[in-house]
Amino acid sequence: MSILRNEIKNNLTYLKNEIEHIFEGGRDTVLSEVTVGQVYGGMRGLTALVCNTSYVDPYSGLHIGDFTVEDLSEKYPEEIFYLLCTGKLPESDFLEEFRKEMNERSGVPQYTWDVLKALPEDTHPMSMLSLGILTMEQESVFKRNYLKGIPKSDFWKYTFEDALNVIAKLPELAAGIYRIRFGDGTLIKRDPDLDWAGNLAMMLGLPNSGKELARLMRLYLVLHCDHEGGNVSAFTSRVVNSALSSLYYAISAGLNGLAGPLHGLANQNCLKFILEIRHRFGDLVSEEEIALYIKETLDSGKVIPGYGHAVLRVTDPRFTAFMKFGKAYCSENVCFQIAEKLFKVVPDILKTYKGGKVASPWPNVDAASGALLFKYGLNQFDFYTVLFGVSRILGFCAQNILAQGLGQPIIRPKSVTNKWVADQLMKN
Ligand code: FAM
Repeated sequence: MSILRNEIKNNLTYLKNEIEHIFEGGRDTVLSEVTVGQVYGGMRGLTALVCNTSYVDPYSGLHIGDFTVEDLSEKYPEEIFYLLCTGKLPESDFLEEFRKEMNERSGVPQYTWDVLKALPEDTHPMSMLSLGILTMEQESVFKRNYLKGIPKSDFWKYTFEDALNVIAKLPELAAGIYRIRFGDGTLIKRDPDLDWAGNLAMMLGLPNSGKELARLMRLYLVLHCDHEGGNVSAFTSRVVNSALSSLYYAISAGLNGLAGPLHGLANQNCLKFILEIRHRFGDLVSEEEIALYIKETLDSGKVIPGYGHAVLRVTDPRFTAFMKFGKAYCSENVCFQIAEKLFKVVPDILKTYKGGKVASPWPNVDAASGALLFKYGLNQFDFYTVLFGVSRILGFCAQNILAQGLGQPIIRPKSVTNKWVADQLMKN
């Protein structure tokens, strides 16, 4: 991994120079003002963070380096990890080098399996993923070296080591969780010749596993990898790591945020929603029937899963990439067809719902992915967020490696009381 390590170093030098320049231009320049509404409204729209791995444009979606989702949807997740860390795509021999590195670092410890197998049968797979990573925390190379005393400038190098060690174990860990929770508990051995996503697809042991599932898994793990710094999971992971808690703690914490229904859990709810529609109206459900179901759902005070976004104001390009895959490989599949019909019906209803209050009536990344996984026999919805998590860990790792390399301090925004806010209003 010397090429990747060197390229991260180069990227850090580049970013440090940029920051120096920015500081020379005016450290006290005001970037954003905060209103009372924002303070009480989840800090929406408040520019208060820097994240150099990726950014989300409300109208063109996710950008990683200079690339859009459309540019990247044929890539391997390993290449995206390189891109997140360095701002560049790797040379063609990187995939082979990464595969070998993963082989050397793979191997989930037996004690992790013992803990996971001891959990109650109805434990959510996201709890298992988060806990599985936490069990390995004492293996943190960063923690061991920090206790010995290392210069701050080297923190990122050990965090990078931790990242590679975790990433290498993820396919086995995630597939093992699937097999403990939904299979007979036997674990399938990884194939040293397969790529990262291909191995995960294979180790699930699904009846339909083959090249198409591996391809879908690659796309899935590419599309969920990062979404700038302010989303719940990435921000949580960064906050935890900013206290110099190891990457294991930071990843586990980020996953706990991802497990929420307004964030990563939405993807399992999307398929549930599609199956409810199918159950009620049958395979040939019409757009009119779907519209009726949407209105009933909204009237009962529930949200439409897979629609809306805190930042995006257009159809999520990641949704478009999944739809492209679906049209190519799953056009005959009923669940995919329902996802297509929802796309035709939902935005127009959400546009006028609550007097136009829904900021984005468009589909997000989750609206179609479950239908595709379902087609390949992944019919355990509870597992979908684990796949999201496996992918998003690439982003957590890259964000924390870069933040460490830039010497970013502990994160500590100021909070105030109602009384303090009321006093400010009185003063104005
Ligand atoms: N269905 C019904 N109402 C919705 C809605 C939807 N899909 N999306 C937004 N709204 C409502 C929202 O509940 C809020 O109403 P109240 O003020 O009465 O509470 C109003 O519209 C304004 O919300 P917003 O500003 O448009 O959205 P937020 O930024 O507050 O929330 C989401 C963004 C994603 C949490 C929200 O759109 C939602 O709950 N969507 C459904 C769940 C979902 O798909 N989550 C996945 C998010 C995805 F990107 C991810 O992390 N995987």
